[in-house]
Amino acid sequence: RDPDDPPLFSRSRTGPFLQGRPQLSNPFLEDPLLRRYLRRHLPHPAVFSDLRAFGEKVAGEVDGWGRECEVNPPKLVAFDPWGRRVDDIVTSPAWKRMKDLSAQEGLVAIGYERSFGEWSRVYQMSKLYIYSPSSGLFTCPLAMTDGAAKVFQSLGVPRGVDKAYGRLTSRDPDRFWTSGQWMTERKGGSDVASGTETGAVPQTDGSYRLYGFKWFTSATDADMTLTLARIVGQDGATTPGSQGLSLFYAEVSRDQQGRLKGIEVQRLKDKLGTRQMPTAELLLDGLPAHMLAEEGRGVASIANMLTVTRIHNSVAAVAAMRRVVQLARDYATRRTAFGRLLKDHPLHLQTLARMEVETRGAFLLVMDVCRLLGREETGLATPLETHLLRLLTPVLKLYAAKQAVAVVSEGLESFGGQGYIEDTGLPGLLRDAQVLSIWEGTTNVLSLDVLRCISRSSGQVLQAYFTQTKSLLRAASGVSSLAPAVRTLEGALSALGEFIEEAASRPPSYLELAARDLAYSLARIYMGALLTDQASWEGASQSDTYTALRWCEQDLCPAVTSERGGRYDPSTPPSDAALVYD
Ligand code: UCC
Ligand code: FAD
Repeated sequence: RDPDDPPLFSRSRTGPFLQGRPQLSNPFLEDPLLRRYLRRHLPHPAVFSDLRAFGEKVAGEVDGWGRECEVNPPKLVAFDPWGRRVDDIVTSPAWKRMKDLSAQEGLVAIGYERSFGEWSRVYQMSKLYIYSPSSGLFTCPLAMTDGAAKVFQSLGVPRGVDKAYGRLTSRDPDRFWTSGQWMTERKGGSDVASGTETGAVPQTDGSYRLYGFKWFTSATDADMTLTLARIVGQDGATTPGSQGLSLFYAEVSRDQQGRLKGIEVQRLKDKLGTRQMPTAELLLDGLPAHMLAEEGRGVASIANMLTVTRIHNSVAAVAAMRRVVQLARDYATRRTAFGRLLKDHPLHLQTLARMEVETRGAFLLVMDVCRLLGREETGLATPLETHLLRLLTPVLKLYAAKQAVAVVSEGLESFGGQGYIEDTGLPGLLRDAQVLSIWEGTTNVLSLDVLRCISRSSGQVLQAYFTQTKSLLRAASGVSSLAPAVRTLEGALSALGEFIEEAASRPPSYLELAARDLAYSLARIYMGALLTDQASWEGASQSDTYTALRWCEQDLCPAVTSERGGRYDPSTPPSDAALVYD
């Protein structure tokens, strides 16, 4: 030090050093894999220019609104000052701006306008992927809105809901509606068939009134909802189980006194995350409703909504991973420790590289499922693709949600202590990731869904999976740099095939115990095949090859590993019980 330098901390008692914050740049331009994927499959200038402009808007303006939604969460005003029930869910101005933006940008509409044919879903979801981490969770109502539009469409847009369908898919902010999805009751959110107590009382005009209690209803400021209930016979009896559930459409509206028609908002949930968005408990006390679809086909009819919302959930999961990696990568160029920027510490870079590999695998799977959805909706899907869509939707949802929690958690650590500091905006990413494996079907429930869809298809779903995976690997097999990955994947696929063949002769309890590992194996092998396929494309980069090779270094088939340990044998549940309740 020069003796003439001012003494340390002279300018400020806390010292002159200030750490540069991580900068959010245009998420479209920051994502070379997204751009390569689109260049390969949807190389349309209009798509590129729209995504580029939207990415600019998200980084420049929308991200700040998302932050406003977080710091200004919704509140319930249950009564007016004079004691009248008003059940007003007051949301922030930023939340309302998100609704207008969503309409203007066509975040639901794109999927229904189908300007890009079978690739319209890929385009729509790419846009949502850019938007999601900055959206203040507005992607939640958008998911349900898209799901409701899909249900309407799958039923041929029945008379009476055509106006609502037009609003859900509108680009006009003054017309645009959002939808809720009220399935969960106190007795069960996974086991909807036993858990639903809500009754639907027929009215003389053919409509119904609903009476019941919905335990979780997200984005409750919606304009309409789809919900499940049991039709109450003249003797007051209802049919129990899944066969007794029917699907209903209800508008959320107010009477002339300003009271919600047939709904009381019991309270808003106090949640770990997703605080930007209201989630309410609702007493349905004569809510006017219309039955959609055939009586007793409630679960099967709402399944189309589940498919769409589970895909949206996965888009949100991959987007959260991408966002934390993008910010961590930037921060590593600004933060110095032990005399070097973080990016120049090989171990730190290895950590970021591992997060990147996870993100890329999940990205390709989510896009592949969107591709399949697009083909199904434009009538182009082969039977193989239809089976694949059914299988891969729960596989994707359950796997990507878990990855998101792990990657975002690791991502927070890469900012050191700052990753734990609320007003950096970083902790919210982790809180919001945690819900992704819970709502829209938990990991175990979706693993069992995977089993069910396999067992109900007389082998066709699995055949589709094996055929498609082999075909992806075949495409990559001529590329010598990918040979180790292809070999490993072929080995894992054949081990999985043998496992499944052997498991078929075992009692159902065996497969039930294997369900989660089986779903993970299906996910990891398929993601690996997509990564090698991407890397074998002529426009691929070296990092695509490196990603595929790195992906295949993990246990690709945990079902076989656990099977070797005897973990699906009848002796396991008692041992597990003894361990857990030791
Ligand atoms: O959590 C919720 C909203 C959160 C906010 C939205 C966020 C969106 C993302 C935002 C991103 C930021 S709403 C609540 C979600 N709830 C669930 O996901 C329920 C989880 N439980 C299940 O998925 C169960 O597996 C059930 C409820 C589907 C099981 O019901 P059942 O009745 O016992 O099941 P069955 O007997 O297997 O199925 C009945 C019928 C069958 O058709 P048929 O009768 O023709 O054979 C099944 O094939 O429904 C059909 N089905 C399906 N079809 C059942 N599941 C499916 C499916 N996934 N796809 C197609
Ligand atoms: P449970 O079914 O009680 O599950 C508890 C545990 O048991 C889980 O780990 C589950 O995996 C496990 N489990 C259950 N069955 C099995 C089995 N057969 N084998 C092995 N394991 C099993 N719902 C709506 O309808 N609409 C909404 O808008 C909505 N918004 C939500 C918002 C938030 C923030 C949250 C947290 C939830 C929301 N939900 C909503 C509810 C959500 O969908 C349910 O909480 C979820 O489906 C799980 O149901 P549950 O809470 O009854 O858990």
